[in-house]
Amino acid sequence: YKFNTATTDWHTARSNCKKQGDHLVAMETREEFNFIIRFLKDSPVYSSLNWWTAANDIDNEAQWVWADVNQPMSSSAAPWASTQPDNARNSEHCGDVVSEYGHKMNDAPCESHYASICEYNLL
Ligand SMILES: [Ca+2]
Ligand SMILES: [Ca+2]
Repeated sequence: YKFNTATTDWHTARSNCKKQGDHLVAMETREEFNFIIRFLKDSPVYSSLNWWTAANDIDNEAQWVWADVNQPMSSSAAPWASTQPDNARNSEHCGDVVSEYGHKMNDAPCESHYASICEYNLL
C-alpha cells in the first residue's frame, strides 16, 4: 500500500494510483480493512486525515463497487459510519475513510480533496 498525504479529488487520486501501476485501495475483506485502519490510527500524521478508497456509486446510485477491481463493496468488510452513506445533497458518490467517524466509511462528493491509498495489483 502507498499512503499519499497530498490531497486531491477522487478521480485524480484514482489516476495517480494507475500511473504507478496501482489502483485505489479496495478493501474486500474485514481483515484488510482492519489492517489499513490500524495502520492509519497508529500514525500521528495519518490518523487525522480522510482517505479516498476505490469505493464509489458513480454508475448506479446506492450500488457501491470498488473501482478498477470491479467488485461489489461489502459493508461487512468495509463498514459504513453510522448514518452513512447519506448521499447528501444527492451528490456523494465516492467513498472515503473518515477519521472523525471513527475511521469508518463515508460517501463524499468526488470533488472533495482528501489523501488517498493506492494498492498494488498483483494481476
Ligand atoms: Ca451516492
Ligand atoms: Ca456522506
